[in-house]
Amino acid sequence: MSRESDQLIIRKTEARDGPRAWQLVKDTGVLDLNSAYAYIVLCDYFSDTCAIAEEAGKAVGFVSAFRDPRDPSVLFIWQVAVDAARRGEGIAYRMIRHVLRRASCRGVRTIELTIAPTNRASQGLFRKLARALGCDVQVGRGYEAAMFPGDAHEDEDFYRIGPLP
Ligand code: 9YT
Repeated sequence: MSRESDQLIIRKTEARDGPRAWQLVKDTGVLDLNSAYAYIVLCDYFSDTCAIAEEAGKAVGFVSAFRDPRDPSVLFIWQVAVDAARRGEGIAYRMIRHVLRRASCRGVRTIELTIAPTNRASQGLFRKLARALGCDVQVGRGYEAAMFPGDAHEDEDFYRIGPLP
């Protein structure tokens, strides 16, 4: 847990954070909203690699991530959501750095994620992170729009950031 001067607390998630994570993702209006159950399971079983930011008991940010079971040197960052009123304060960046500093991320050498081409905020965030870590960013084709049911989903570009120091 890290307590910042403005009383923003960033910590590992717990199962009870699931519904608040669900609400934060829903409120972004741009991320893919999964079931409340999915967030409860993520916050519980993947707490070592997920983070929640809260202030005065209110959740203002959520990051979900997990180590790739096929290659644990890879941390896949699934979703990053920050309360609209709190954007631009670096909360997303701080949550990710918090996750990376944990003992549970020892041995992580590469970060992978996908971002929709229109999600400029997330692209900026990960480019800033790569610069701060002194890492390269490779961008390639991720999950194509055609993979998603219906025609309501954009392509997801694939980002690889590494090697981490
Ligand atoms: C890093 C991030 O937030 N990616 C989003 C992936 C996907 N569009 C989703 O789950 O919302």
